[in-house]
Amino acid sequence: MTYICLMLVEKANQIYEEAKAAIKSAPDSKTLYNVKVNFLGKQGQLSALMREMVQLPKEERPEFGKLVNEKKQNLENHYESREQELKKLELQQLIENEKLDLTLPGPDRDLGKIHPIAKVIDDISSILNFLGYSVQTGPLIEKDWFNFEALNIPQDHPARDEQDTFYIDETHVLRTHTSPVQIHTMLKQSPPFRAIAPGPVFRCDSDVSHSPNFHQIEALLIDKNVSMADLKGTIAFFVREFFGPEIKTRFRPSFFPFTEPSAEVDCSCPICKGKGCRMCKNSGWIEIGGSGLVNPKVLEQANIDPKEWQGFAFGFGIERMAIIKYGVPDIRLFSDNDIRFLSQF
Ligand code: 2NM
Repeated sequence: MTYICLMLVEKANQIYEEAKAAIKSAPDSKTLYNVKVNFLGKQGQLSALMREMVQLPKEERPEFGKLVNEKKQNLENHYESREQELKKLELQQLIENEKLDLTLPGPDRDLGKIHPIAKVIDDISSILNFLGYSVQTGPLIEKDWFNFEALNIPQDHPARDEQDTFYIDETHVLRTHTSPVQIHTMLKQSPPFRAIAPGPVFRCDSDVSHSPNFHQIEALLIDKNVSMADLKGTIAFFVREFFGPEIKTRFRPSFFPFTEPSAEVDCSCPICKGKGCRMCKNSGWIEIGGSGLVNPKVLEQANIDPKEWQGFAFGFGIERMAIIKYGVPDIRLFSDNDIRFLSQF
């Protein structure tokens, strides 16, 4: 064997051992592929060695070519088995890393809550639904006939004053109470019936206890032989249901254009149970709304014959009910939308 042939065989062995070690220790398929390119590729070390064969005498070339091809085949076998090994390993790792634990709790969510005003409307509505009252709604912008005239509030009545009423134009206002809904109801339904009208109302007025928009709920019952006793029994039942069984009701004579007779409604203070506190200004009693027997003039305006039918009506301010029930110090808290306040209800 020529010296140059011995040198090339020595080099072939060296490359072979180096490649075998690199294949064996490749930590992942990407590194393994690079090893393959480096040793077995067209530009790789074994191909370069093959090209060096031109230096050999012709008779030594077949033997040397055979030797290099055998080593190449051998390395390819090593490569394939290492490739299988790594693929298996990498799949296992992938499965391990992407494993989902379906028993883990889901991400925390901030749950919304019912606004205290909506809650009080819901609570009052469900008590009165139980007594047979259906919920009615109406437009927030009313013809002034529905807001005033039909309710026996004459042109020169102080409630009509520009200071209290938001005028849209000459004949339309933002409703100042929910009573116009009751006029719509009387014109739509035929007696006997019971209806409640909850919703927003608007007055040009703003301080600690007054907001330019607030909420009311009114109840109206039209039937035969309706008396103040029916009104009082209904309100007393309602107050016990809403504030608690120990809370008492009392009536004080009053005046409203749309009812005759009229009465202001007080209840014993739910905060101090009648002993006297800041909420009830030490009187033990607290005003919650107005009431009365529907004025025959109002029934006539709504095409109901007052000789055949009578009715009673009462109304509460929702914010006021919430303030009394929950001891809220400032009406503006209901519309500030501070989550620390709202989440307490
Ligand atoms: C109140 C107090 C007293 C009332 C009267 C009517 C109607 F339309 F029937 F005449 N609806 N609501 C009424 C009566 C409302 O709220 C303080």
